Amino acid sequence: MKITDIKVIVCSPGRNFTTVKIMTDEGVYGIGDGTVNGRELSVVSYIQDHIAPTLIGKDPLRTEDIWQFLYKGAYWRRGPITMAAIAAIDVALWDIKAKVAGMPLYQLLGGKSRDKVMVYKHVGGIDIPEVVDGVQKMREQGLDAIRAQVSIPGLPPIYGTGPSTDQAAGGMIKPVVAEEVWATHKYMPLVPRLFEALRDAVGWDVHLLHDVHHRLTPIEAARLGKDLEPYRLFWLEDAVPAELQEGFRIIRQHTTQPLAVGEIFNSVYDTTTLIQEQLIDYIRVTAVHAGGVTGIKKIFDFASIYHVKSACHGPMDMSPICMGANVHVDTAINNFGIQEFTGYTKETYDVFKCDWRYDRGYLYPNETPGHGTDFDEELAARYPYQAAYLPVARLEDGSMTSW
Ligand code: EZ4
Ligand code: CO
Repeated sequence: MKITDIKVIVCSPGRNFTTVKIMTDEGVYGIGDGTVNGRELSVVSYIQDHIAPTLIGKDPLRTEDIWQFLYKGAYWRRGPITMAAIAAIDVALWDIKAKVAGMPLYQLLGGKSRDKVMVYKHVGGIDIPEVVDGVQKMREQGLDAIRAQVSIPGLPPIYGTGPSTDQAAGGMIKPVVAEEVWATHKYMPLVPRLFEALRDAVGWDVHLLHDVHHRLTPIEAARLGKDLEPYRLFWLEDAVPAELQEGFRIIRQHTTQPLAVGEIFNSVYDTTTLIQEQLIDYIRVTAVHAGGVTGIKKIFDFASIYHVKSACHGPMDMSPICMGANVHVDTAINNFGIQEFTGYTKETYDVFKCDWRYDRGYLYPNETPGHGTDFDEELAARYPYQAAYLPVARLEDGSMTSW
């Protein structure tokens, strides 16, 4: 079996997605996701100009060797663009392999370790009563795990804290770089009040999560973790920027609040201190940003040795292809924790046909061969790329800050 062609298509059915399609001499094809939000076209060039010419004629079933060929062979290792390009190829190759085997992808990863994949969805609001209301509604829709964010009084609503966070990844992305304002001292006392109100309203049966979005320092995160302990969150996400893995030592010394991080990580080397020192509880890498099925399997297997569970990143800027691949990994591995899932717009579901399915708080893999997402190229052509960027964050004095 041989790879005969590799196409890269960017479409924008509500938001931009970078998609790879790999054709073979036997007519079987595979689909992969290479979307890096706000940097979509750089992945196109990486694959089209630099990867595709080197893979034509290769055996598509050699997923591990091709992964190593692209990772070791490029000399320039790691980084989000490289690893998203490798991921797109890798996921498309696993799709081909599973189709050739006539099996759903999870069978090739060890078979089912569970019957269903627990997801969490997002609720945001302008004030605490609005968030409480949103969480109650989501409970009624069957969710057993819910992420709650609230706007900060005195600051305009910002990404991830404002209303309708479900749409945030699409709705708030602008063709210009939006400038947002952040003030830690206004945020810190508010979050425990939010979760106190939530526990009063929805009780203790539901998993509640919160995303700090890399906005604190380690000692601030330690304080927040302590303040949130009475409300027993499922996790505190991205408490600090994590290039400095040692920062988590400080948080860990001070709080029993479970910690999650990793949505912008792209290799196991981003995690070694965090995982080996058991400084985190959930590792949030996702197929598209951490080298595909091959990449995240390596990371989750490493994590399993240190009591760290998986929690694939999954807002709507990962295409349904990445989500489907995640669901198969989630189903197969033993140390699954949770899967983030915001869902997609109707336009996105029209372009990306999904055999895997969502039902009342849980995801289920397809039983059809492959990873279960197909791509309608003709329809995609009707939604051309649209320049769009994530916002940036500044402190009230105008200086740039992490987010
Ligand atoms: O901001 O994927 O947990 N989810 C998140 C996401 C990220 C986006 C950035 O592109 O924090 O919404
Ligand atoms: Co996040």
